[in-house]
Amino acid sequence: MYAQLVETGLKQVRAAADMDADERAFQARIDDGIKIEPKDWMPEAYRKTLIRQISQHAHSEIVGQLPEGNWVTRAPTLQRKSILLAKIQDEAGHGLYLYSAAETLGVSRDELLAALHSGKAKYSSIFNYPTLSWADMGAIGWLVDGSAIINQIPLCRCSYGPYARAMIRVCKEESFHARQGYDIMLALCNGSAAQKAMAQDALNRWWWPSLMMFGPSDADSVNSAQSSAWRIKLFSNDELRQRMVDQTVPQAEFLGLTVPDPDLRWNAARGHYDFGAIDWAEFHQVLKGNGPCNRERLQTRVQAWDDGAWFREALVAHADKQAARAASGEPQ
Ligand code: FAQ
Repeated sequence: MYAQLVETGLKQVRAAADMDADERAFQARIDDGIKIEPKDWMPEAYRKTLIRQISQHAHSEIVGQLPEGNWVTRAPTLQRKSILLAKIQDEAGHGLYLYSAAETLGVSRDELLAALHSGKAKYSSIFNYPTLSWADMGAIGWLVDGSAIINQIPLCRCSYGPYARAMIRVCKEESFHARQGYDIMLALCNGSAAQKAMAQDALNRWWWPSLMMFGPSDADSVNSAQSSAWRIKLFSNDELRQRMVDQTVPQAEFLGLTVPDPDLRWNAARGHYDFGAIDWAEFHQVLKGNGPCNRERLQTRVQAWDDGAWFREALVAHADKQAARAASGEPQ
């Protein structure tokens, strides 16, 4: 079913003339800013687009735990370790809210996970890069969670009610994540020369992949036009990417770090930073499964799913027993 959902996703905006009365009424509700709820009528393509985006987002949160999980046992202090653990647990929670939001559209969690485990479903490109030093925990919080917030704040106002409401809580938690990341960078940049060099190295490796998180340039973004018409997307990939650069460059300056882009400069006429060309060939390679850690990430997820089989079976057995007790009038 998942493959069918993805393949049939609309790539062009439906013209009003091609819409039937239901679709026109639906579009009018969206245009009036009315939220769409699970039991409301919706075009099949809207439902499929949302399942695609929300499930990819959920998978990203779950797979996104892995790069940081790599550093839990090596956090430099007890306090840093408990903050990192709390952050990783938050990401699991985000995945669960998002899977629940996707389920309201009539797809089961098992189907979504099967699509992830078979490699059919995408998750964010950013989580296919390795975490080589403790400074990467700072760079992920600062740059990756920072980018996630920029992308997700508008989603709090998107047209689908369950997705928009899930995003409100996610964004609050992402703000804590971004601040803890910046705090790690600040500590390293105020530390020894070796610590500052570690922070610079992390920025060098995470900068460009973070810009890629926002997706292909507007000219190449196949889903943007229809998703914007449906108010799933309120800003384009390039608009959000520009916002990330404008917000982050002064933060790098405050840290005394250099953004690894020789073409980066303030453009007073535009009121924005100009920045260099993104290596889209690298982005597409990562999407195809050829990033530095794609295979490892997927393998780890599948292993975790297989290892948890006994626990899922026990939960079902327990639920069945409870149901049988309730049916027989026995005390719970
Ligand atoms: N990686 O036509 P568009 C986080 C795909 S959460 C992989 O522009 P769309 C929290 C795209 O799916 C990070 N694939 O597509 C955290 C499409 O392929 P499809 C995740 C990508 O949907 C922090 C194709 O390229 N956030 O970080 C990527 O309109 C730290 C063409 O692209 C979300 O998912 C990519 N970067 O726009 C967790 C936010 N970009 O599906 C742990 C919600 C594009 O047609 C630690 N999602 N593709 O086969 C969105 O806002 C959108 O889906 C975009 C893509 C903006 C990602």
